[in-house]
Amino acid sequence: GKRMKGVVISKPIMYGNVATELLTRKTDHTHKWTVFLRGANGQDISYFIHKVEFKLHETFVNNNRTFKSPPFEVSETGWGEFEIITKIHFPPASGEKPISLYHMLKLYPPDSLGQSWPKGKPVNNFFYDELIFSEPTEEFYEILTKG
Ligand code: SLL
Repeated sequence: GKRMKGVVISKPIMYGNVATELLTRKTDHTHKWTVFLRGANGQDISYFIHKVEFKLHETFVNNNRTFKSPPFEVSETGWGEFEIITKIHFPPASGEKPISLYHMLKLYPPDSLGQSWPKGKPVNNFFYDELIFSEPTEEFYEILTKG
């Protein structure tokens, strides 16, 4: 569709992971973790998102996880840190290309704090960011502004 000259719309998001050490272990898995994409203040983001793909390390079964509705998140257990690619797809009518976010899954506290880290205290590694839509189509503008 027709693009709206000079219009820029930004949507605040939070993405990243939380992890906690498993205190009782049945396997070589040492942590449970959740990687997520959310509205920055918990607001709904699903109305302008078509689907979200999380690409995990290939050591995970079905390492491509796709969600068409919220929550956009994956919870797993594992033993190692790796980079997660989060690919956000927008509605077909938007004409927008998917956006890929690259996130390092963190399980361990920073080295400088490791000695004093209480057992079972979550490690947080998530960030504020913004999705910027420049000159959206009229169709996508309708979607973006109805939220
Ligand atoms: C490392 N390069 O060696 C990284 C890879 C992969 C972590 C980490 C698998 C869990 C499962 C898992 O935790 N992989 O078997 O389901 O540290």
